[in-house]
Amino acid sequence: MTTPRTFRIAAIPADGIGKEVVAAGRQVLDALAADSTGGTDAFALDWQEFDWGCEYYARTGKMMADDGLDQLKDFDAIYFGAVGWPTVPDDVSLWGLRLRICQNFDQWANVRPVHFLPGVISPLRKADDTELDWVVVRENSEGEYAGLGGRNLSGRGPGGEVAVQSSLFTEVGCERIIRFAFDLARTRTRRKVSSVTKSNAQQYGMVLWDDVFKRVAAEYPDVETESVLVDAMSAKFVLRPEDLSVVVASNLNADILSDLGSALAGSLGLAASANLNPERRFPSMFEPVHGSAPDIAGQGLANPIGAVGSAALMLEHFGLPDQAARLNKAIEKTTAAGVLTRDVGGSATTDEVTKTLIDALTP
Ligand code: GGG
Repeated sequence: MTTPRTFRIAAIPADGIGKEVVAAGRQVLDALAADSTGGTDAFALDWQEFDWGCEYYARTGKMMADDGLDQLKDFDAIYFGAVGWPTVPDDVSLWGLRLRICQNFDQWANVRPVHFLPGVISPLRKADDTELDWVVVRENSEGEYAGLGGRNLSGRGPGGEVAVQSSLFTEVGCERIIRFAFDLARTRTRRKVSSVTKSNAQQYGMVLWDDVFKRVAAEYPDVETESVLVDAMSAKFVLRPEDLSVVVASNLNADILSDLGSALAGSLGLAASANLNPERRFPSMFEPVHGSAPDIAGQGLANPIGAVGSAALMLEHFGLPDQAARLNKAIEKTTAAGVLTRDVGGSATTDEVTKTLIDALTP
């Protein structure tokens, strides 16, 4: 009998449906771990849950503990739900929790696959008879999310205030995410990287990005490339998605494009993501792309598939590709069987989908 590798996971469900989908993801992962004993990729999970988020903010005035990063830094990974609630300004909740973790743990690569699932109807007619599968790589540490700027001159009175919000593009930041995208493209059937900017209008930072893209591309002659403006790429997601494989973009552009991609695949509830610190100096964080969805929170209607797909990305990060593949197969069996939550046209509850996912782990 092989001794299972044990991974310490910090669970941060946070707000709204984040709580429901993290609970669902934990159940599926625990079932997979329990069934993994004996094999060479046997694994066990040691969970610790943190109650940070908007309710914690109501009690303490903070989104996470002051020493929260210190508490998290030795975990093998963070399994995150969603942040945001109407009682807390969105910029306060986002910067106080999710961005605090991403930026301080230098999780500079945010990987967001756009995956079309059997049994889920896409709003794209083309998806019926065309193989579609691409991945958005989001620069996750700088760009439009650098947090540089300020507000001033409120003393001028109503209507007189000014604000400056600067983007930060460093050559190091551009190069590492672009290289990451090329390395990822080399693992895929279609070896292609599409770089997205708005460098006709943003003539400093995004032209630097374009220059770095050309320089790095020269080192990957086996990978096809294209540089596309973000407005044209939005149209391409809808009109020519079969021409995409890896799409790399700045923090804001990739956030918007990946939401578009998930919607085209059928729902934001399906989309998985990994916030990676590729050097492994800090734990990486795995979370569904969707937010806290206050309109359906607490009703058992949330789609757990984005969270379970994120758990599969976590297992890949741990070097357990076969276990990750079992999770992804279970997702496909569940959607193919028509066990779908409301966002994808079904009537199943979160619990029903979770139970079906667990049953589907058994071949
Ligand atoms: N699980 C993802 C999440 O909680 N997102 C909340 C949000 O508002 N994100 C915006 C962003 O990260 O750009």
